[in-house]
Amino acid sequence: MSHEQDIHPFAVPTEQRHHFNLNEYEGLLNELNQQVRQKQPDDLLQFCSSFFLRKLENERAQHRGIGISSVNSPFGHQDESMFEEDESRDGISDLHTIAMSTLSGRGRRTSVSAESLQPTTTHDFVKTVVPKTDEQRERIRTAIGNNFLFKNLDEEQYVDVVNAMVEKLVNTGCKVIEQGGVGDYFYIVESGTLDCLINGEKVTEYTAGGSFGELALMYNAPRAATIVATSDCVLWALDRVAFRMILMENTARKRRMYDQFLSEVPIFKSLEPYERHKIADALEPLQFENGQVVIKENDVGENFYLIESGNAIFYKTAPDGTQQEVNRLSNGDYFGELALLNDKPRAATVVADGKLKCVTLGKKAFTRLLGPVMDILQRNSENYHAILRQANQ
Ligand code: 1OR
Ligand code: 1OR
Repeated sequence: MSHEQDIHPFAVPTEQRHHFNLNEYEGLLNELNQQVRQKQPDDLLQFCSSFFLRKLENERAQHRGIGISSVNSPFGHQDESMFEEDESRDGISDLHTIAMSTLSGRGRRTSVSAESLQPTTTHDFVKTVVPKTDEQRERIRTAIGNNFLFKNLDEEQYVDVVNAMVEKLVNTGCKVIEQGGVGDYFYIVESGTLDCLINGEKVTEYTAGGSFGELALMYNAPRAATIVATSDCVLWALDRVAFRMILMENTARKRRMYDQFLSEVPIFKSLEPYERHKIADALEPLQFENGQVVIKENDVGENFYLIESGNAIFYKTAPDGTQQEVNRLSNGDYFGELALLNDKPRAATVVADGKLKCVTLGKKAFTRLLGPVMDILQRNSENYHAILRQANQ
């Protein structure tokens, strides 16, 4: 993917830099000193680094006439009209446009967007290597093995991720992330449970293999939620630079790729944009040629399918053994939910009618991510039974 500007995300153009000013320097150190004493951070270096990064971001934003503190999370309404220019959007996520649409003021979109979602590159930073035992490396392998954000890493990226991770042990009740705070780390859960709260209300929870804390790092935005441990946890934390360098681009690309499609899938209409983004993280594309069997009646069901484009024909075996067409579905429709919902063999055979493009979710992701629409799926599945009863009468 190409980017409009290949610059350090927080760099200030040379001509805009101040001349050296001792008072300013001392003021900065005093402020940092005060914050360190007040917050007493566990990870001193990361805290200091975040402090300076934030100062740098603010300075840049002021040069553009935009206060970073006014950047909200990407959950506002999309309002393209506020942007004056219509420059190339290569490398800029739609999701991010949503984030930027919550900016107050009429900022120049391209400069702001490109910087927020512009990945940190290896040219800009020395890779972090936190020494680890083989046993720790193995535990990281297991913890990230079940997480979709780590699925498409190449060998080097995988090694970089494992090297950069820091083990964090947190006790029950510990606030790992505070809503409104500055983003420093992205977290993966090795063991334990955590609640995610927005304005004090629980919106979701995390268990082993879950991850959180990517939004503030992707969008230079304040933390969108509070994450609190509900049992003692072992977490692996990836600092902001490593996250942006290794994981951000793939994550943003996938969310952008499926954003439009998922927002048009009827059963997902009621979901929050962020819930659809989490589904996008977990989707795997699959393509079938004309006549290819996608699902075979009576097989064990492992996946749920959404049709991205094309048509699927559904057959059931009649008592005389012949295959009878019972249904046809197309773009935006779903299938394969019955076996997963009811823990039963596949109720029909599904065949591609022409080229069929699907995306699938595995059983675990189906249960975890489609929780909010489970009742709709269940209700719809009862319609099949009604149709089946009618057909048998
Ligand atoms: P972060 O860096 O902003 C808090 O720090 C994290 O909570 C956030 O990244 C996400 O990883 C995670 N909305 C926003 N953030 C959420 C949400 C969420 N759920 C988990 N996080 N919503 C709840 C969706 C079930 C949307 C509410 C409108
Ligand atoms: P599954 O996991 O059982 C086959 O795998 C899928 O075909 C099934 O989930 C449904 O998603 C999909 N009866 C049963 N399954 C159907 C039907 C169907 N239509 C689509 N599927 N019909 C009743 C036939 C008497 C047709 C209903 C209009």
